[in-house]
Amino acid sequence: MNVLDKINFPDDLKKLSYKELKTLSGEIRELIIEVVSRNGGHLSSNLGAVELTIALHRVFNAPEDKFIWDVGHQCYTHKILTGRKDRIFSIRKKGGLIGFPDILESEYDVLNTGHASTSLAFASGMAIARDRRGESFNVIPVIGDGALTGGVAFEALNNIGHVKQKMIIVLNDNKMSISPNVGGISKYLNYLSTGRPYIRLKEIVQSIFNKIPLVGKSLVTGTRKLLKLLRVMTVPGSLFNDLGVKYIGPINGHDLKEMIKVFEESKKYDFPVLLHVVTEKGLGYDPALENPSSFHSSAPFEISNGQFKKKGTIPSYSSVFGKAVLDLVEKDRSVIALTAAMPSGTGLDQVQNKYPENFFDVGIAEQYMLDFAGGLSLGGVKPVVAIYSTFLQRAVDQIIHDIVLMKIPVVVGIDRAGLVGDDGPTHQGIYDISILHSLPGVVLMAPKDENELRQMVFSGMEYKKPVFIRFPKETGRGVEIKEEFTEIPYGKGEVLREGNDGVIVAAGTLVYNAIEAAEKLYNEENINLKVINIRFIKPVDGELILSSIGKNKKVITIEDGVRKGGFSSIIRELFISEDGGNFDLLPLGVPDEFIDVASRTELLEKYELDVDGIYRNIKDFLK
Ligand SMILES: Cc1ncc(C[n+]2csc(CCOP(=O)(O)OP(=O)(O)O)c2C)c(N)n1
Repeated sequence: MNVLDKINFPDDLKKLSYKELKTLSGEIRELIIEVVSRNGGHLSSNLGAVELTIALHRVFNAPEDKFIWDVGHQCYTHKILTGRKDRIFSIRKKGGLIGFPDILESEYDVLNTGHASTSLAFASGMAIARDRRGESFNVIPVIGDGALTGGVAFEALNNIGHVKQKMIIVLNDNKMSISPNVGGISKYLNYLSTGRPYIRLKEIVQSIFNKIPLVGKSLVTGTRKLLKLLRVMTVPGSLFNDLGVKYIGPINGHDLKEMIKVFEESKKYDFPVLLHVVTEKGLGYDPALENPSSFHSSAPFEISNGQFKKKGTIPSYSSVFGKAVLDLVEKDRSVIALTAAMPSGTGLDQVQNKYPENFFDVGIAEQYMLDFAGGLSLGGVKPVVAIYSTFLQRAVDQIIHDIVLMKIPVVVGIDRAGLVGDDGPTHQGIYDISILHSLPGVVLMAPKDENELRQMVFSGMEYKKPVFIRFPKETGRGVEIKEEFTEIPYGKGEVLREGNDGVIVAAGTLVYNAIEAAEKLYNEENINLKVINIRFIKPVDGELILSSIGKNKKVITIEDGVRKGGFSSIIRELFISEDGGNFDLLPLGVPDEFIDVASRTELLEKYELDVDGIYRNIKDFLK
């Protein structure tokens, strides 16, 4: 019988010997590899955190003690150990477990996460609340070295060290964000994790004792013991110590014995401590160990050779975006590409590899990135930012107050805009239209295909305004991508199909679903609809739309985002202000609810944005 067979809840761990715990780590690794090879998921981070999670659950008592997993993508072992082992193969699938902690899924999940760097802030609030209510549970945020680069983590540390509430911060340092971690914090952690500060301390203490005549030498032996104690008690990690958070480390994050000992000890402190645990991302599966970035958020793969299963030749929108920026850099070295810890996800690694001096990865620092871009632009160079729609939410005030208000020219590629498969509610890109379109002077575009995306990146630079281009997480349609850049006429939509029974105004890649649905309506129902690819969500081509409305004034809007405050609202307002509201509108888009886990195809189907859904809705609407 496997050890894992006996384990369903954290209490089951408490009876195991170290040997059994070690065996259990291996079995959990195998299970995670199997699950992710089938479903896709965050392989490398999970493999690196197996022993750490086992040790935490062995020492602490969840759910009374609160583990707060930062980002939350490393939670698979936690889910396996907290009553969800039998459902682990459903992870990231429709109706299955979410790939991140979820308070509705389990009492062991304290906080929904998905976006980085929030754990310390929540932990500080919970610790204060605990103390005010006279309770005594442990609050244990687990934060990665990547997530520690996010500003809100430091905002939290600033207050945690000041207020000094009891809290056990576990810093899971694997030297990696999705790609290798960057910046000063990362260098500092590297320095700490080598044990250099401790060695330096040892040298200093020994040299002092050696200078004491006669007794000095004999003190050296006693000193060894003292130094061992010092290692746990003192100076290294002065940045954290100076902030008021006691640093302990480095601790080997794959040595269960060492971790269990230190975790036990950490319970004794009645002030905030930070345990610096060093782990290896991808440990236990060679392809992930060798290439932790590719297996960070992995597609399904073949276990025997680590080959990803889905392979096609059509490039993704991200890679078309990255290539367009690369070509712009090639033409004009004042173009600077920026990402917040997502060089490969955004396709900007193409610039990073060829023109590293034209590229900045700023860490998980979306707010900083937008202001940095503003500064670059004011300084006279041409920033192009790539950011996922969901993470753009972090930088809304920077966009409004720091960029748009001053009309600073910055081009922002909003990747993963629209419904996003597999990751669930935290990673949807459905709010950017409603956030951005209310801002005066903003340019917001959505390409219908990959060639249009390329031309929009170029055009965006030419407009010399705050420009946002939203595109989905998808491979392209396989259309010809024109090497030569052509400027898209500013603010102009295009008619892709003529018809006079009503008009579909669609934004983004769903334009093609609109055309297909219109063809089907024509062939099967004899309904003849005009289809407009709006291209500019803002400024919207009101002239084209108003002149297309026809005599029965039926308008259908299609958008890959929330309807509330979204593209349909823009069109509704246009008609109210220009035409006295004399029209019928069918707004197709995402309703007012959070999104469950499912693939993008399933989500488009659920929200009736696939061809059949659009067809059915329009047929009913025009009846
Ligand atoms: C605000 C925000 N920006 C970007 C991301 C994308 N992201 C997910 S995990 C990750 C790296 C996290 O690194 P680390 O905290 O060290 O955890 P590891 O995966 O190395 O265990 C990034 C950048 C995110 N989740 N949230």
